Amino acid sequence: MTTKLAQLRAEMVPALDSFLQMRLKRTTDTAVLPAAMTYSVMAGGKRLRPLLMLAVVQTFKPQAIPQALPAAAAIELLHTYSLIHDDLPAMDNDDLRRGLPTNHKKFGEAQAILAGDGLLTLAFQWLAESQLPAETRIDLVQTLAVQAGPMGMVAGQSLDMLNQGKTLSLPELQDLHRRKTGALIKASVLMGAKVAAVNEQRTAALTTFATQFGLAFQIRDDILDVTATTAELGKPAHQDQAAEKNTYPGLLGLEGARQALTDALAGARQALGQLVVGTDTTLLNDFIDWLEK
Ligand code: GRG
Repeated sequence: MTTKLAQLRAEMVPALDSFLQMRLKRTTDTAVLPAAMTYSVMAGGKRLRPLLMLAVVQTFKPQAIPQALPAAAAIELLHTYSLIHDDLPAMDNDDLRRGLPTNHKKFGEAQAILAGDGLLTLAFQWLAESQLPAETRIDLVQTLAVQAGPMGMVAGQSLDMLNQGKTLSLPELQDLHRRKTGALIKASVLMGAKVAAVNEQRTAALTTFATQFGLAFQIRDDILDVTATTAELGKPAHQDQAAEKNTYPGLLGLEGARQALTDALAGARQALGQLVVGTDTTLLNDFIDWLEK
């Protein structure tokens, strides 16, 4: 059976990819930077965050999808910057990402840092230049900055680096992950809600959905690091333990982590159930089904 998520993917991933490819070409006239930026963006990510944003728009205001596309692409730029910087020798020091050599392995450390800087900045340029109403554009810039910045993702990464080799409590680990991985997922859902002018009550339910889904996503990533192979992941497996990272399986054991994943997914589903009458939540529920597999 074709799910609504499969339909969205089939329509939107090619549209996102051509938008990214075309617009990145026109980004800068310097020698290496456009190639380094394009290399990681076009390396074949799942496009989960832009798809989540577009799924919220599709659920509440499908006619706004064309205007939402550049904003969704901006989220992918920001996500890719975070991956490039996360892989750097000073951070996780990884050689493989999205099944290819990491950006610094291909272009050298200096150009990789700059490619990340370029993508981060360009994300906000694309938001500011999109065809959405001015007030919505300001809302999107603010939402993405808050969630990705020093209270959100950057703070999460900072905590992650500082706490390698130390054992965190479960609440500390949840806070770290809520910021490092959850914040950008939350930004994606909230940005979709802003484009679709979703009311406060429904935005509250969507926020809970995003928080629980983000948590589930990270727990699943931690579990896969233990159970999957490098070929399946497109990045080295069993890295977390080697880097003495704080993870769910490390803290709760594999079975405990699986239970925490089940609980987070149930929380996400329950939140969608609160979206009161008149909303077809099938598409958003498909995201939960995908993580359940
Ligand atoms: C460098 C400021 C800064 C932040 C880095 C994203 C991040 C923060 C670190 C990545 C560490 C990591 C592997 C976290 C697990 C969850 C995660 C973000 C996985 C990668 O996202 P996917 O699976 O990747 O959506 P693709 O390649 O499909 O886009």
